[in-house]
Amino acid sequence: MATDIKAALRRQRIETPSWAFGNSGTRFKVFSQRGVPRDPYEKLADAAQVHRFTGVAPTVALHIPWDKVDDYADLARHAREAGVGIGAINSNVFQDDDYMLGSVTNPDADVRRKALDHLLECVDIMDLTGSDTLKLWFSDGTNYPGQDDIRSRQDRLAEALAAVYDRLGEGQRFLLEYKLFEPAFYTTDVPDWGTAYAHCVKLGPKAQVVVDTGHHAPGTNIEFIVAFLLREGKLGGFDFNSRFYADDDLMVGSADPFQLFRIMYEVIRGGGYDERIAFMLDQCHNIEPKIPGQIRSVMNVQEATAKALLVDGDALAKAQAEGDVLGANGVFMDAYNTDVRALLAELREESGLDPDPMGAYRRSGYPEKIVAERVGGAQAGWGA
Ligand code: AOS
Ligand code: ZN
Ligand code: ZN
Repeated sequence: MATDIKAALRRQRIETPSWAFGNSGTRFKVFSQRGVPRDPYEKLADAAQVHRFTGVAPTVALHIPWDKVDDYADLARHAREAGVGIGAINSNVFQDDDYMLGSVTNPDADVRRKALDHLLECVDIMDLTGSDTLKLWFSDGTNYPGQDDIRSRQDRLAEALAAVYDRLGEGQRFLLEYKLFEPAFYTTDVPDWGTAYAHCVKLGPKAQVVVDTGHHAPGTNIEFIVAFLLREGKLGGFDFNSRFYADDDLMVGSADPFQLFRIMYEVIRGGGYDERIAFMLDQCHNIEPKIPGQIRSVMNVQEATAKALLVDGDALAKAQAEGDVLGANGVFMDAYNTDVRALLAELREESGLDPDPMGAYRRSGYPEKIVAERVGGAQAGWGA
């Protein structure tokens, strides 16, 4: 039993986001931390530390244009040398003045063209870096009733998505992200999983939905969405983070580790664990140090996964079939209440890693090295 669980945990891959390593904050203040990366190369070097100490974070998501470089093949080479690969390419059609009224859903055709050109450029970057996944998040929406035609905006969105879909090469896919609100406060053009799902179904197998755990109304049952999308073959991955209020982007598993466990259980139950489900982190470390913040997050995902793997499937199925409500719930809770930290420490030791990734990083000399070597670290690009 423990051997199976360890084997499954050894296969897990968690992707870190380049923007987690840069300075970040809220619209009130971006705090500067010492030693943060000054360019995409240094972000990849930091991400490589997360992989070095956890052994399960071998890819890094890029964000264009925050990670814009002249030579993407060279950036990918640098990543490989540092011990990591390039993961999803995140597009950005939200930071230019042109996008005030939307990007691909903007009423102005010139703005729509500009946004689409950026998305297509991101696919070019996938070709150059070897990335197989494009992540699409649109801040598009409206603030006031009547501001624009809700239905026409869906038509414009569908047109842009079809153009991107047609450009995807062999083995490439895009993940469409939804978000209830913010920055638009009245309508959002991709507000929920149903909207994302409907667009993806129309397009075909290379279009899937990505679930950002911070993008729902309070109280939403995210594991239900996971179970449903997996059953339909439309779950492409996760942007993991924690929320207390809105899109807080706090460390995954910090606000509600039980929810993370329930999500991971549905992933495993739905057969998604060994499919191409991308376990990505989408977080900002505004007040905590960034590399340890990422290491802790990776460990939190591992702990939730280990607990979900511990659910006794036979006992659960029996209790469910017998209508034994408390028995079934008990099987579930037994797994959740198991302390898996020793198991994970053992697993790391068996893989030649330090059993304590947080301590190992602290003792590695890397934190002091980056503070000494890097002056004037850059903002992640993410202010809010
Ligand atoms: C925005 O709220 C979304 O979560 C995005 O996935 C992401 O945070 C942003 O695009 C940074 O890449
Ligand atoms: Zn996200
Ligand atoms: Zn978000």
